Amino acid sequence: MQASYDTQCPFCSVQCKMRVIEERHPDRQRPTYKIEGLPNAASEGRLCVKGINAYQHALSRERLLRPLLKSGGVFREITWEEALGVLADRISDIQAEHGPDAVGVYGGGSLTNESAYLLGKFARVALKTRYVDYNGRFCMSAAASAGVKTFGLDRGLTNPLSEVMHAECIVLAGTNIADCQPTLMPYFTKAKENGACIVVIDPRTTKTAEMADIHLKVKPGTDAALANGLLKVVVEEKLTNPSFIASRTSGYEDVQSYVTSLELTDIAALTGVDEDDIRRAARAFGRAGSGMIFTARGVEQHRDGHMAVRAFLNLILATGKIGKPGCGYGAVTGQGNGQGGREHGQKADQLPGYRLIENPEDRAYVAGVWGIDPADLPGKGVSAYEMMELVHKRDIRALLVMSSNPVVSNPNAAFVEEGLRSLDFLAVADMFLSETAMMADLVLPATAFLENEGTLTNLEGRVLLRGGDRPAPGEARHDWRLLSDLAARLGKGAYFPYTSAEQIFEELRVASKGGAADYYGITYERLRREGGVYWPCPDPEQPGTARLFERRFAHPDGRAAFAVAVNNEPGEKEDADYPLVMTNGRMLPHYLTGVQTRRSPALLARELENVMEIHPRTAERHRIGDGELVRVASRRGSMIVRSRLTADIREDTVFVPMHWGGVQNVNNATNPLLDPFCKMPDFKTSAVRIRTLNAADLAPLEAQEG
Ligand SMILES: Nc1nc2c(c(=O)[nH]1)N[C@H]1C(S)=C(S)[C@@H](COP(=O)(O)OP(=O)(O)OC[C@H]3O[C@@H](n4cnc5c(=O)[nH]c(N)nc54)[C@H](O)[C@@H]3O)O[C@H]1N2
Ligand SMILES: Nc1nc2c(c(=O)[nH]1)N[C@H]1C(S)=C(S)[C@@H](COP(=O)(O)OP(=O)(O)OC[C@H]3O[C@@H](n4cnc5c(=O)[nH]c(N)nc54)[C@H](O)[C@@H]3O)O[C@H]1N2
Ligand code: SF4
Ligand SMILES: [Mo]
Repeated sequence: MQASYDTQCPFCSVQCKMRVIEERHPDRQRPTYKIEGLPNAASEGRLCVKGINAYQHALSRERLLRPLLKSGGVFREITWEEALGVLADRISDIQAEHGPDAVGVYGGGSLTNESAYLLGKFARVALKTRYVDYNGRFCMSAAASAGVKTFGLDRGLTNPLSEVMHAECIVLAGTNIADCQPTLMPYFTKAKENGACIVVIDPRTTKTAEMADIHLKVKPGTDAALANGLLKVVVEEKLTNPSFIASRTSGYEDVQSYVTSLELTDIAALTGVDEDDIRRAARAFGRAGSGMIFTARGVEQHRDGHMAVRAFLNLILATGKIGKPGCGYGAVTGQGNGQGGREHGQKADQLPGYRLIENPEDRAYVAGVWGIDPADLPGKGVSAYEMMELVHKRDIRALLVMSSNPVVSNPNAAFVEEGLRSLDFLAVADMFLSETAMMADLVLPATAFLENEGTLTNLEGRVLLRGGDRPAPGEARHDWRLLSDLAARLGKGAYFPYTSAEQIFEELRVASKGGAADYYGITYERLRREGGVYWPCPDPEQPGTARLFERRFAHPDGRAAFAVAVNNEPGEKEDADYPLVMTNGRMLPHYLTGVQTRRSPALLARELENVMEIHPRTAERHRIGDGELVRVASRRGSMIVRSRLTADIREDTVFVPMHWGGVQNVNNATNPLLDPFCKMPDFKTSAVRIRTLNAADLAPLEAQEG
């Protein structure tokens, strides 16, 4: 017996389409599975190792099947009736005693557009709390806010992926596409075959950097200075585009005088990149007839992530490389719905369609769609990590976490854990008992990609409809349905009457209409027929907008805005006590905090435990061999990882992936210093010291395991 399900990979922002074919055999206990990539415009039918094995976690025996309530420290299964009753009662009690803002909601970029939209509506309409935010703060906030300030609009890629191969020069800054969006690699290799010059900016020689013609092995946390150095050379060698600058931008003079006042030798010393290499890269980009710049978390997860991105955008504007074929900017979006998840209102300051909650017209419009009085909409709340600070202060007393594992993914994890423990009530909707779910009072079983139909918006701004026909296991329930059911228990059922994801999308279309991220012209029927539609798409008769900014930018004056990005030191510098810089990021087989990929045997087998990449000469200085257990400590905390010696990394830097919790969690040590513009934490520069573990260190761990 065979069943086949057309769906999309649950992991990264490419959103590769796939078919999962399930075959039941009369003579075998368990079905077998075959995975096929399905043709689509982004991945062109390709899948990476994570996509191919994604069915494994979705079908894992560890899936949560029924709600779990903790009493006396032990979970027991309860019915949904009971679970919704407990949750509604606790919310009502806590709000009656401490006010509506005592309850917070924390979402994620894996949620479908429908669920993300509903989470925002649920917070504002059912709970009337100002405290809603999501994990995208740690992901897209620096690039998104830089796009808004520079162009007047934030959409991951300003032009379609298909144009990448026609770019003559491509700068990949702090983005490791080979491991993080593997199915996009052919676009870049084709560009290279077509003669493009590829510049990679990364402290490590990643698989992405292996393809580079010029690799700038930057010291973590100094990208703004490096981008300024590139622009300085472009300006001084007259490689700018004066007519573009004059007709389409504002603010160039200040930037020009700032970068010309800088000395390239100072920049080389700060960034650890050779002056000649800076010159070569600047000339390659400046002289190319077309070119694109991509940034990702390597540039963005710093205390100056917003300004570091703007420094790269200055380079695009000064050379006029945007709004035409093979030219543009790409903020390489991370999560499956990292793009749509930031458009429809799960951010503290935002309403659907990129409307703003503090703008009276925007409030009036969305309140009209929701059938409420604008005066009843709360004001803006605070960012994700700041919510954790309020939890710590006990201003927020109860929290509903949906599709995130904050105790592992927030910086300064011990502080966050302490806060979550002090909550009066923690509810977590997840497919698994994640590290955060383990701490909860109530756990609600969610559905997985195979079971959950809905739309997601990929890194290009292309809206896609994901199929989800496989029946959910046990009593797992869609996130949107949980929110609707809970709203009904809170007496707000009239505002949440949905029986399908499509009904929610129909409302989202109207709520986003006229906003910057306008989905009004997109319908499920169209998505089925066309495979995907780019936003903005204000009209069902319009094709959607593939290339942005061809004639004007989205600011009222139609111009893009330059901004001076000063040369910054890293957020935390090495010293005698903490002599190395630790940065962090991803490995190919695992996804984020690893809750899903560690439950996929084929993926777990590829990387079983957390590691620290270290240069052999640095390891020798610290008397550390290959494959040893090492404690990596910052001023905030420490983790235990296995050393991996590699000459691919800078000598002053170590790299630790983010896919493990508990004693292996890199975020025990990271820095919660926030970027003032976007509240992105300074994840990627912590001063650390390292030492091998001794018997005394290991004893308590062994006792724990025993
Ligand atoms: N396999 C896999 N793929 C993923 C994910 C995953 O967890 N696993 N997560 C998805 C998500 S949500 C996201 S946000 C994206 C992230 O995608 P990326 O941002 O590409 O991933 P990272 O590994 O965090 O960082 C990219 C690179 O930045 C480098 N780097 C570190 N510090 C600096 C610095 O100061 N400056 C510069 N220029 N580079 C630096 C690192 O060495 C690393 O190679 O990936 C998505 N895809
Ligand atoms: N040190 C360091 N820390 C980082 C980063 C870094 O580079 N370095 N990167 C940051 C970035 S870019 C990101 S995006 C964050 C991500 O960090 P998290 O938000 O913690 O992301 P996940 O690990 O994907 O957690 C998602 C959880 O939701 C569950 N889940 C998945 N799909 C669904 C669904 O549809 N519904 C429900 N209810 N649950 C679901 C999963 O099982 C999992 O437990 O981490 C950030 N933290
Ligand atoms: S992880 Fe990303 S690149 Fe790999 S199959 Fe999934 S969506 Fe595609
Ligand atoms: Mo992310």
